[in-house]
Amino acid sequence: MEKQIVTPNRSLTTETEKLLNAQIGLEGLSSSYYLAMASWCDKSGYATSAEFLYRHSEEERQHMLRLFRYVNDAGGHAIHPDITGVKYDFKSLREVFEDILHHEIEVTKSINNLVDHCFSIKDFTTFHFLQWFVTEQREEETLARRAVELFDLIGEDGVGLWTIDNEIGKLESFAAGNAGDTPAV
Ligand code: OFO
Repeated sequence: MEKQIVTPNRSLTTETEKLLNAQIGLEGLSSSYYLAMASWCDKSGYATSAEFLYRHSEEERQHMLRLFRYVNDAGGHAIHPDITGVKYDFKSLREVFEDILHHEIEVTKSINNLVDHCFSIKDFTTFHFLQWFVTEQREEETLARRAVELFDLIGEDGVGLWTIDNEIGKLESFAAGNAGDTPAV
């Protein structure tokens, strides 16, 4: 009997699909983290930080959707992540922004691993798609690091926390000005 040649119906590998779904989980987690932080800031009287974090939570959801669409367009199956155990209470405003900085560094590592994987298996389409996230992570980290710096620069006594909360509202333009090629959300 003649041997049948089976042509795969997609170039996306199962391993890459799995890694992209893991990244979907991380972006979804970011969105939930920031929503929980926004709520804590809101009820604690940090109105500008709350608005900043509500916006940021929505941005992270858009990052997740960007990956969702890519995976499905490439013939895979984007899986909605299970998200539980999101931290909703914080000791201080400073803790909120320190947590963001640490979380964003982890997200950058994850994107870098994904990019490295795609390059190593010559999946240049996914590699190219991920460059948007590479640039975005530079902005995200810059923004979070600047937020943490504000606590030392301004100080938290007297009207310090009130001033820091107001300065948080200017962070997006600060990060955009420092990030070079800034991707639109
Ligand atoms: Fe999606 O950039 Fe933050 O996590």
